[in-house]
Amino acid sequence: SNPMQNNLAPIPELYVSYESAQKLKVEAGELISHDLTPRQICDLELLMNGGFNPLKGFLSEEDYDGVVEAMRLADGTLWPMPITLDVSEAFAEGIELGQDIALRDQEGVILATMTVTDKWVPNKAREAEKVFGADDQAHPAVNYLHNKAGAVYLGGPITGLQQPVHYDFRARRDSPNELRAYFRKLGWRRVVAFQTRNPLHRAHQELTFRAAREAQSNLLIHPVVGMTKPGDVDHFTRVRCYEAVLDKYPSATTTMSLLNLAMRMAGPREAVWHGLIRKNHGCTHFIVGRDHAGPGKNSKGEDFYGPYDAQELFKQHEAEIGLEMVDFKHMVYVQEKAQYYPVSEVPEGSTVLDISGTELRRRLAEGLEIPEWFSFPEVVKELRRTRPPRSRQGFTVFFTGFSGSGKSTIANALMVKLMEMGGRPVTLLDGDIVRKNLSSELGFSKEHRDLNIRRIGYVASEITKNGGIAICAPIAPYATTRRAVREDVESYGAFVEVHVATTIEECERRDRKGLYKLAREGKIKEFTGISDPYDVPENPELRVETENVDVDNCAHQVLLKLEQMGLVAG
Ligand code: PPS
Repeated sequence: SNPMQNNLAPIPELYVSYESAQKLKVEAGELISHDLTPRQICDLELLMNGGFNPLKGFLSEEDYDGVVEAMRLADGTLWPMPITLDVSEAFAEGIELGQDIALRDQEGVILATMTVTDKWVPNKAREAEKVFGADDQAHPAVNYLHNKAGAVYLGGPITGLQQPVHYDFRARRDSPNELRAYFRKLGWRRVVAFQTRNPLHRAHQELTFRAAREAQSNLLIHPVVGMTKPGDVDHFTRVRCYEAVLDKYPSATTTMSLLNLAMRMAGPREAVWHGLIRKNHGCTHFIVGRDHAGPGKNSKGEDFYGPYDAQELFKQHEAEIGLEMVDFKHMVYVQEKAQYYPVSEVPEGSTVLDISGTELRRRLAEGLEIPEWFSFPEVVKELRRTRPPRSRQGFTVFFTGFSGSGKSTIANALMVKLMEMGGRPVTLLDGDIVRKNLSSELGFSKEHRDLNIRRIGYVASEITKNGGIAICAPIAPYATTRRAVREDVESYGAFVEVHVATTIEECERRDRKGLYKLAREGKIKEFTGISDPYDVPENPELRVETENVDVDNCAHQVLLKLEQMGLVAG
C-alpha cells in the first residue's frame, strides 16, 4: 500500500512579526472594534495559527456561497464549514467596505485586524439546510445560527497580532507548526489523530490502539477544548481524565495535544473539516468512528445523520483532504473474551456489554456502579468529583405564596430538619431578611420585585453551584421571573418550587403583621393579592395546603419530595 508520510514543513500563519504587532496594536486602537464572541475567538485562533489553512480570514460572500452550496471555496478548494464573522445590524451599518476593524477578545485585548471586503445578510435557513442538513433548532449549530449569531456577516483577510490568551493547560496546547516541529523532532512520519469531545473510556482506548496498529503509525490524541456540544462534560474535567488515561499508552508512540476548536456538530461535513484541520497539524491518518460529531436527535426525535454518513463523505474526499481515514464500527465489550470488538466482528453467540452515554450519566447522577470493563477507575473518580450523585449536589428550594401564607415558618422548619440531617450547608433567604440586607433600597413595583427575585436567584444559584442548599421564601408573584430563576439554578443543580397555597382570604383572616388591614385601608399600596397581581404557579414540584395542617407536617411533605427526587438520601 501507499506509504503515506507527512510533509512537516511549516504551514503559513496569519501573524505579523512581534515588532510589527506592537506597532499595529497602537494604530488599531483608533479603529472601530468588534468584541469577539467565544466562538469567534476559537475560529480566529485557528485562522491565525494555520489550523484553518488555506483560509486567510473570515469568508467572503463568494467563498461562503460556495462553501454552503458545494463545500468549496470560490477557487474550487475543498472547505466544508462556513467560517464567518457574524455581527449585529447596528454594528454592520457603521462599516464601509475597505475599512479595517479591530477584533478584540472579551477583555478588550486586540487580537487581530480585519480588512472588511464583504458585508451581507446571509440566508440562514439555506445555511442550516445545506450545512447542517435541516433548518431544525434542535441542532445546536442551527440554534446558534438563528438565536445567537448576528444578522449580518463580514468577510475579509485577517492580520494576526497576538494569540488568544489561555490560562489553563498551557503546556498541552500546540499550534499546527508546534505539532509539526514536535513530530519532526521525534521522527514521526505517520501519525493518526483521534478527535474527541468526551472522556476516554476503555472502548476508546481499544479503538485508538487498533487504529495505530492498522495505520502502522504514531497516535495523537487530539481533544477539543474550545466549544463542544452544550451539556458535555466541561473541558477541565475531561483534560484531567485524558491525563489519567495517557499513562496507559506507550509514551514513545503516543502524545496528546489540546485543540481550541469550536465544534458545530455537523456530522459528515464536520468529519471532512476535522480531517483538513488534522492535516494542517501534521497528521497522516484520521479516525472516523460511528456518528462522528453527531448533534443528537432532531425535533421529531430522529437522528440528523446516519451513523456512518460521516465515514462515507470522508471517503469520497479522502484524496483531496490528503489524510487517510481509519474507520471504525461501534466498539462493544465481549464478556467471554474480556475484550472489545467492533460490533461487526463480535464472535457469534457471545455476550455483548455496552453502556450508553445516557446510561453513564444516570449512573453518575445516582451514584451507581460503573464497571471496570467500561472505564478506568481514575476516569470514573474524576467524573464523580465533577458530577457527584444528586444526594451530594447543591439544590434550591423556592417557596412562593402570599404574604402571611406561612412560607417563612415552613422554610425555617425545613432548614432545621435539613441541618439535623447534616452533610451540606443550608442558607435561608427569607423575603423579609433579604429585604433588610440584599435589597434594602427596593420597593414593591414590578421592576423592584423582579430585581429582588433575580438577586435571590443569583445567590441561590451560586449556593447551588457550590454544593449547598438554598431555601428561598419570597412572595415572587411573577411566573416569568420565577422561571428565569429556575433556569439560573438548574444549570448547577435541582430547583424545587413549592407553592404555599394558602388562600388570600385565609391570609387576610390571619393577618399576622396587620398588613392586610393597612392594605385594605389603602395605607400600603401595591399589596400582593389585594391591589397587586399574583401568578399562581402552574407546575410547581410541590403544592402545600396550610389550612388544618401543622407546620411540621408541611415541612415534612417538602422533605419527602426532596427524598423522592434523590436530593436527600432516604
Ligand atoms: S416580592 O414581591 O417577592 O419581592 O416580595 P418579598 O420580598 O417577599 O417581600 C414581601 C414582604 O414585604 C412585606 N410587604 C409587602 N408584601 C407585598 N406587597 C406589598 N406592597 C408589601 N409591602 C410590604 C410583607 O410583609 C411581605 O412579607 P411576608 O414574609 O411575605 O409576609
